[in-house]
Amino acid sequence: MRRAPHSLPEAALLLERHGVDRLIALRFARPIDPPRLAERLLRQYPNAIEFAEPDYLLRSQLVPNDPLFSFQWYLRDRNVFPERRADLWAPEAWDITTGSSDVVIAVIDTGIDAAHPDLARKLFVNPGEVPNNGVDDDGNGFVDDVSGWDFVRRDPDPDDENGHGTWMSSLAAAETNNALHIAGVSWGSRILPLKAGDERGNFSTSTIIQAVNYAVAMAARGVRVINMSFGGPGTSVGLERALAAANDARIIAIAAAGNDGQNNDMVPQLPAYLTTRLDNVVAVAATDRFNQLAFFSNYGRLNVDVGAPGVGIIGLTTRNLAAELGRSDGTITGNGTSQAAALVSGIAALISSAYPESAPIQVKIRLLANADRIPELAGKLVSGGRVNAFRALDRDEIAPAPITDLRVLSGVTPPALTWTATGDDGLLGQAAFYDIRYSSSPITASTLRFALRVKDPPRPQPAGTIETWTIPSDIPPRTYYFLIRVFDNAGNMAESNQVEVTLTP
Ligand SMILES: [Ca+2]
Ligand SMILES: [Ca+2]
Ligand SMILES: [Ca+2]
Ligand SMILES: [Ca+2]
Repeated sequence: MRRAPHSLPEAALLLERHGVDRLIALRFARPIDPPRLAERLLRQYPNAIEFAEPDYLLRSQLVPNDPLFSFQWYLRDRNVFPERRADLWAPEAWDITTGSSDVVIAVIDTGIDAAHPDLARKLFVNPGEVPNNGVDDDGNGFVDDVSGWDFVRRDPDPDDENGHGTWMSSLAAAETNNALHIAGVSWGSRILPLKAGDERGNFSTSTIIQAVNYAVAMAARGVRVINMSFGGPGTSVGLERALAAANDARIIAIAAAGNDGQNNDMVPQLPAYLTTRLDNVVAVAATDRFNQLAFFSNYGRLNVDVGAPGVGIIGLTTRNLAAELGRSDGTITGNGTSQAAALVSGIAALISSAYPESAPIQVKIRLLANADRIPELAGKLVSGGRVNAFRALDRDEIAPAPITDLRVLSGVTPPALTWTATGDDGLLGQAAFYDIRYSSSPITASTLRFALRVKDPPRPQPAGTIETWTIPSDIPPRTYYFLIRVFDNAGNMAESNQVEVTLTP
């Protein structure tokens, strides 16, 4: 048996004997192919180099044992260089949290195959309800609502006659690390299936509103996320009001942008357009394995927030449908902004698990501000990027410093505002978002929600930079009070002073 070295020189001798002291790390300014370069160096200098090898970048990564995980490129793509990754960085995120069982994801969809072996243990169970006794034990207006509700057939069994709801539920929160089928994004979170779509996958807004209201009533039981993987052209005040109530109940709602290949800034898409009106709605586009917008995905610089993988997405379907398709493993693969939204719902659940005090606006900002910016997505999405679950979980408790010098820039027409940019942390770094509000009377904490929101605010520049911003010409002339809220990438917020501006025709 060898004894441990007693002295520094002895240790140095050990290193020398093993040749560790002769190791040299090389760094390259440009991207290289490490294994090929190592091989070439060895061939070129056989007498000068004992061995050459890539300097592997390692980090702890929770990789689940689900057999189909290797096909889930959207969680972790192992077949590309790191800088080309188009997945949502799930294993890195799982090192921070795998999701809390206190967080419930309400999946408003076509229901769920509740006995599916990779989902059965993931269902929310209403602790206030005694099953099958014909009594509304918790007095919420629904008899025997133990694990969700069927708003189509008005019964306590949200059975999935289509397959879509089971698929979306599995992407957000399939049972994971159970050596079966797939991994879900938020392993720990539970699923509340709210059936609002029929066997053909048709949803009506009235049914959706009932499902949203149910989710709001269940906020006290842990509902923090609503998934809305459906859409169509239109607007709805009713659904806007239901989702505004969800915002007050601290629930974030993730909406699919739609699969028409269209610009949602031109044609409002329901419910995705509500992102421009509510702090808790996020509209999600679909991206592919190359970080490109999927050809079918809707987009919109103002109306669609962020991209997420939505092409070639393997998930679970009902056991009935799998049998029809001849897929004995119960899986299905396909494309859509539906899938992209469901994955983002899983990430929102991870954020709510790690930061339970987060308001919906903070969850939304985490999703948008930490997206990997992709040149091809710039100008097409609010964030200009694809969601990154790991970065979205950034621990940051330091808010930007308040803006104290907001004022009207003198001597310019059209009128403009100017202020000094604060930072990510106080006066350091770069903040993530400005939310510019205006109102005909001074804005207070209680009237902020009624203050109008500037549609297309500028992005913050590094701390200390003088910002100037021209007031948009489509704001009707009168006297206004302007206020800027500045957010960092974790949703920490500071306000500016208010400035009075009179706009003339
Ligand atoms: Ca009940
Ligand atoms: Ca009952
Ligand atoms: Ca599984
Ligand atoms: Ca900060």
